[in-house]
Amino acid sequence: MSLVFYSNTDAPEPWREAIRAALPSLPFHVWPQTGDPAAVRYTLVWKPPAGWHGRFPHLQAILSLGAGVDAILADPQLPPGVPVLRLLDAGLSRQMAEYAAYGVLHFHRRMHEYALQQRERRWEPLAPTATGDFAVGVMGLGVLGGEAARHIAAMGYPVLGWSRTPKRIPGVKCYDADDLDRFLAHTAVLVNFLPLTQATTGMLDARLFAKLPQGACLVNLARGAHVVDADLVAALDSGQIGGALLDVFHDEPLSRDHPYWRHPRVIVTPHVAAVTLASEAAAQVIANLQRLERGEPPLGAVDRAAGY
Ligand code: NDP
Ligand code: OXD
Repeated sequence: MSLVFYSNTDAPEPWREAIRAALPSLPFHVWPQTGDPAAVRYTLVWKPPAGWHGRFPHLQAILSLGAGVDAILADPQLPPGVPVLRLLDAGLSRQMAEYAAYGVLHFHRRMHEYALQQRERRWEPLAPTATGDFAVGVMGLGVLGGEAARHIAAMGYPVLGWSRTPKRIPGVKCYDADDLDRFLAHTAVLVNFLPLTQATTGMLDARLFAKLPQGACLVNLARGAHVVDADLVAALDSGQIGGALLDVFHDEPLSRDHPYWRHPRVIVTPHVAAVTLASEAAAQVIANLQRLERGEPPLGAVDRAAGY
């Protein structure tokens, strides 16, 4: 039995070393090497092409190199019944919370507006908002969103949270799924931590933006396809959205002619809000491989029907 690693963005070597040290009898192949496809029991992957998993007839588990599994589940030929395991934190929570906190501070301290002033050499102090009056709305209160909400609340911001099922998080006012409008109405900066599913695709659209207070800002560090790009550009142009910090996009890398690059109210980062580090995540992957080898249920199995 063996494992095949597939990623265009993660270096295989630290994974090979860590897995070899813990499971010396498990051959580790890096795509396009696979050894005997019939011997492959596990894959460790980031964004494998559609149909790719079909070549391994005896696959027992698909291990994701990321927390989000939308790219894996989008494959219409994904072998049925094979568990898909995602990363649970594994070093990502802290990075995501830092990135979200950066976005909150940026917009709260009106850096997006001072950046515009600087272009025009304009010296114009703007009215400050007390930290306690600048509400941060966190969409998605799972492993990563929940930790970011706690982190931002500890910075003194009022934090509102929204999730599919009700949550209780100290310091966070949690709204249920059917209370989206009330959640949005009080949000000065919206931070998106939702997984990309059928239910959440395209939900950051003109209708949703119109429910935010005028000039509210957006931090999107979840997935690009949550956003209807044309609606966001229109909302930025009209002033309904004051600024956007965007880490994720429909197509990555973002095409050179995309309007986001040159929009004066948009900051683009290249999908780096949280980067999977083998030094922090390999222990979790190894623990799951060991569980599988012992016939125990693995951790982080996603609900393929729900999409996360
Ligand atoms: P989780 O699955 O732990 O949490 C998802 C949260 O979203 C849960 O609170 C869930 O609700 C909620 N949710 C899901 N569907 C809906 C819905 N239809 N309506 C309302 N709430 C919903 O995911 P993680 O926190 O681990 O990860 C979140 C996402 O972050 C990933 O899917 C990935 O896309 C993104 N990500 C981005 C990175 C980057 O570098 N930019 C790095 C890592 C992850 P409930 O609790 O009720 O199930
Ligand atoms: C992830 C990501 O899902 O990097 O982990 O986006």
